[in-house]
Amino acid sequence: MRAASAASDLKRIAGQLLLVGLLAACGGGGTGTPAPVFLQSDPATKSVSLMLTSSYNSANAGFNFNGYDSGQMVVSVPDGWKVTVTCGNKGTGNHSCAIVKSVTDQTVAFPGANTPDPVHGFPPGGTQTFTFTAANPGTYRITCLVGGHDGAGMWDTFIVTSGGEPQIKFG
Ligand SMILES: [Cu+2]
Repeated sequence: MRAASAASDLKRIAGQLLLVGLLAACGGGGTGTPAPVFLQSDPATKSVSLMLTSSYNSANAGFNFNGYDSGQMVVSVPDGWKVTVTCGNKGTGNHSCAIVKSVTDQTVAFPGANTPDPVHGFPPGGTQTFTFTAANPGTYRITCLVGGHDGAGMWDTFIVTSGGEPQIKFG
């Protein structure tokens, strides 16, 4: 009976190892991990809540929002909808969030569409919020106005659509 017992022990241990392996795979941020929700919308009040976290991860040396840089994240909001942005900072230096018209703009595209003092930004660990109303359908830029950051790729795309539903896309 000893041989049979050893075999069954082996089987049990193998099963446990497999389970540990699966748990490790799930915890490692693999494809099984659900994507975080960066955009939530409420059609009843025509309002959108957008989370923008600076230096979300190490992508592009931390010069990213939500892990995306150089226009790879595209947020679309219909004309007239209210947008509340929660701008976080998980980096090692100051960052800010603003919506501007084009690459060289230091002024915001919509009244109130920036964190306070966006050129100096705010320190790591902080969170700042702002609210604005999307207007003038067209393509805009989510950017960090701290010197040199936009140029390093710390920007994404913001589109005001003339209708439809809010959307967020990556690629
Ligand atoms: Cu920055």
